[in-house]
Amino acid sequence: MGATIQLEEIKTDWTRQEIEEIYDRPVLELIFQAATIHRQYNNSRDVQVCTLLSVKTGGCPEDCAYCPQAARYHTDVEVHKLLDVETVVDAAREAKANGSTRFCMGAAWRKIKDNKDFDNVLEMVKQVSDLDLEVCCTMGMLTDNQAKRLKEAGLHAYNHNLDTSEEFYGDIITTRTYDDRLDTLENVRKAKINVCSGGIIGLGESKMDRIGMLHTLSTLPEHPESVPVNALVPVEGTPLEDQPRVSVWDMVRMIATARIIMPKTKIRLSAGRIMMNYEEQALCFLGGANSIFSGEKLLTTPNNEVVNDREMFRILDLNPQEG
Ligand code: SAM
Ligand code: DTB
Ligand code: SF4
Repeated sequence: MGATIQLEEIKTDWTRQEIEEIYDRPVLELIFQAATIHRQYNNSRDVQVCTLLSVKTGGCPEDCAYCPQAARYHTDVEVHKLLDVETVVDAAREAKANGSTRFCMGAAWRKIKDNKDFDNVLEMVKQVSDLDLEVCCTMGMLTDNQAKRLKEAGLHAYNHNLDTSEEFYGDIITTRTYDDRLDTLENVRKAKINVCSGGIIGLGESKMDRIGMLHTLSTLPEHPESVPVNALVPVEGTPLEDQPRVSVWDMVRMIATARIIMPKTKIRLSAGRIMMNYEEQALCFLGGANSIFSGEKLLTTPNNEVVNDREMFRILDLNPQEG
């Protein structure tokens, strides 16, 4: 009889202590364990390539201390009202031609409102999903009815980040609460839309804040299907403009810990990749990251060159993952 690997059940009752113990392991042991678990649950050579498009840029009423799109900070971001449907669908077609299997549309809104803009967003979702792309939106808070309408239009996933721990949240954002965030995630889940929720490191948080965020994510009734791990991209004009660069080792620890506690989730090496060379990114893939954002821009900040990403995939023998 051939040996079968016994997969452990997906666990949603992690304690903070258990997560801290994992996060604190000697870094090479941590990477090795995450790499092992990754191989039990996923094809470790598959990396999903996603494209982001800011469909409505800047002028946001919220005060997220990291964000170049908050109206109250003076940044170089060019404010733009909602793009028209055709422009967005053309961009999605191009993203697909360049190898992306997921297209994420971002809007600098506090919440979705039931107006003409939302009707247009529903049409964008419908037409982009007709291209056979996974469609994701990140547009702030939403109600259960809005989630239902997005689902009917073909939305695959909704991104809504917790960003950090509940305890540190108020130091970063004062215009909404952690519970508001969790309510939206629940509305997304109820509508049977996949949940994408992660956070940012490098905001000035402590190690326990990072663990607290991973704890909240991994003890939701169901793990998010997708967890983006962002390193702060400090933007001039925001309160966090002078934050020091996040250590790659911290990024790897976050990714590897997320991989171990949420083994089936897509862990996305997201913002901050522009500051990393191939070797550093390779450590993140080894530690279980299995998705990147591709394209010259994230939402408003620069991202890695597409030709470099292609070269990196070739060198590391990674396969852009089919839809
Ligand atoms: N307004 C919506 C919201 O806040 O949910 C959607 C767009 S918002 C720009 C999406 C996410 O981008 C934020 O939750 C945050 O995690 C991330 N983000 C924004 N600015 C960033 C920065 N400077 N560095 C890293 N991540 C950033
Ligand atoms: C996420 O967690 N990271 C992506 C996506 N979700 C929207 C983008 C982060 C945006 C970084 C700052 C910018 O480009 O404006
Ligand atoms: Fe607005 Fe989202 Fe930026 Fe916060 S992160 S200021 S909600 S666009």
